[in-house]
Amino acid sequence: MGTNANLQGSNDHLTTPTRLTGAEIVWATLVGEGVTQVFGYPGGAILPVYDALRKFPIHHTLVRHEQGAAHMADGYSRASGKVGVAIATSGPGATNLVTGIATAMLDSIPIVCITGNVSSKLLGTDAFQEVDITGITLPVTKHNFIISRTEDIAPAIRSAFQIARSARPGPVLVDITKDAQQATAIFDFEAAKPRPVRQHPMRKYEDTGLDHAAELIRNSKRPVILAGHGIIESGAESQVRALAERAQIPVALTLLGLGAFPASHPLNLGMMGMHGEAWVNHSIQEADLLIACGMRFDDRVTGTIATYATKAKKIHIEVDPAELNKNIKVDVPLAGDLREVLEELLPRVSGRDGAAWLKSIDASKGAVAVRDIKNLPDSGHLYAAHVIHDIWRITGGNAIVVTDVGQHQMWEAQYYHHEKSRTLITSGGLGTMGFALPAAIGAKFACPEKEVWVVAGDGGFQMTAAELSTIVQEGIKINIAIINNGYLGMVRQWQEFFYDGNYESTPLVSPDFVKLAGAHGIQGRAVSTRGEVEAAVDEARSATGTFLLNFMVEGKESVYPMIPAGSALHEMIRRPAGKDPLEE
Ligand SMILES: Cc1cc2nc3c(=O)[nH]c(=O)nc-3n(C[C@H](O)[C@H](O)[C@H](O)COP(=O)(O)OP(=O)(O)OC[C@H]3O[C@@H](n4cnc5c(N)ncnc54)[C@H](O)[C@@H]3O)c2cc1C
Ligand SMILES: Cc1ncc(C[n+]2csc(CCOP(=O)(O)OP(=O)(O)O)c2C)c(N)n1
Ligand SMILES: [Mg+2]
Repeated sequence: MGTNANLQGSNDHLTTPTRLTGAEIVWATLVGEGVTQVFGYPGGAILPVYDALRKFPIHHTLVRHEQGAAHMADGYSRASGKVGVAIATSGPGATNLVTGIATAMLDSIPIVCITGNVSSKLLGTDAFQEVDITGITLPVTKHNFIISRTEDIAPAIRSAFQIARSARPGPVLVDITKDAQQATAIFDFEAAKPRPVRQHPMRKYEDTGLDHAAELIRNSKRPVILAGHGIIESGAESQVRALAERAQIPVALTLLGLGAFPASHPLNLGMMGMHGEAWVNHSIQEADLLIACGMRFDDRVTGTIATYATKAKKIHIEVDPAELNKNIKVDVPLAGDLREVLEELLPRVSGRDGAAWLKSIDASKGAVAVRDIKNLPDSGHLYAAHVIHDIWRITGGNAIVVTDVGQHQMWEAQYYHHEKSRTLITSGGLGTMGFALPAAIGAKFACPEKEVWVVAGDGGFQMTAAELSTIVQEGIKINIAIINNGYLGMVRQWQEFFYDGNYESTPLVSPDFVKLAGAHGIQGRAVSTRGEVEAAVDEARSATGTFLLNFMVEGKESVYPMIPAGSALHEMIRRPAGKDPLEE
């Protein structure tokens, strides 16, 4: 089996058509697409591909569960902007990828997953480890392929990369039968190039739309920019900043937009939505113009639609025409790449005096500027907010922080102030517990020179903790902060607020995480008072290997403010007086 080609050093096969096995074509195509790193787990139906790996200059990271491979590919992509790649075998290997694929789909992350399947003659016979993975992943991929002919492998993988990264990015799966991996075909990288992406017919905005948008901006008294994840995907950070600065418009960010506009910028209001600061949501409710840039009006952002920003005209700039007028009806829909649209809009926008509006927002911040917690006295308790604020302060805000899902995720969003794009990596749309540890491994491979922190809850960390072994096998360094509150905290909070404090199935017994780390050969330390936080964070950062900190925080703390699901954006649950650690 296999050809004699050793394709480690030379790239001749990318320029000269060469006969290769299907398995070799998989790697050769990945090399041609610029891939140097993949995450995966072998098995019978993908074994020819694994057998051929040694011939190619690609590093393969062996994961402990295929969900981890998909999250690593996802974290790699979010940190670098490149396409991440995950590989799995048929049957359970492929189905284990599904949560990771759906996570990437909901947040529009470009990953390519390659799975093996049973030989083409056995397809549809319930053969050993056969599943219809293209059927299963149809709703959670941007596109998928089943390939049973060797000559189709290169065109499918090249198309997969193009689809994954074009327009609105997303995950693509390529399922390849075992016989297609084993047979040979002429590999012609150039000929396998996909046709250029056809523009969606709606992706043509008229000059009138741009003129109308400029006019609305000129005439507005209380405008707000809604800054979303699309800014990062488009690379439109400087254009958004130029718009904000030129017209003196304050900027509210979605969770996935954090970092796209610097936290320290005077026009930055902070995060909007369910756990956004009160003044941010009030500004949106009071606004007379919203300029939505690469965000999709998720229900966590709007609250009840009927009462959402009723006084505001709305401009929506969005690459996916299906998002325009989907959740929120807008006055000026501009379909297209955000950077391109803003480059055309900016020359039409002139300076405006925004002082009165900015002053009134500033006044509404009042005394509860929760970001000023650093000077508050130590009350003897350890609060997650303090821990995260201290990690922000000590890392100078320069780390890549990869969060899991729950209360700690929201505290991270509130207390770690992100200055740059791609420094917060978090599962927003699917809200996938277990995301943080594997996604952080992917981020570290993407940015080996960067400091990477995991911020995970005691619940979510246990979902993918097996990837600690991957860290050790790969010899990489990340810092892990477990925010250990003894609860599935975010669910406990909902039970406190909406289910009469019936804490059914949310108290959580965990292993001793420091010992768990130790069993893997990873150093760690438990921290239970605020006084110890700084030294512990320093110890973790200066350790040569991965270091785990188990922060034993208050169990019954809640994330404030909170807009109950289905309420209006201004109907927030505020921190009850006297219960506020920040007011003690
Ligand atoms: C526990 C929990 C609590 C949460 N609470 C909040 C909260 O309080 N506030 C909050 O904001 N979120 C919150 N979220 C996250 C929320 O669910 C959504 O994931 C998030 O609001 C989506 O942000 P987005 O619209 O910016 O990003 P996405 O969902 O990624 O949407 C990005 C949009 O940009 C478009 N786009 C992509 N590329 C381009 C381009 N080149 N040009 C133009 N457009 C482009 C895409 O088509 C897409 O429509 C929470 C999540 C969890 C798990
Ligand atoms: C895979 C998965 N299962 C269930 C949930 C529902 N859920 C959301 S937050 C949460 C609790 C998370 O607990 P923990 O990881 O300890 O974080 P905390 O909220 O305590 O910070 C749960 C169960 C989810 N988001 N993902
Ligand atoms: Mg918890």
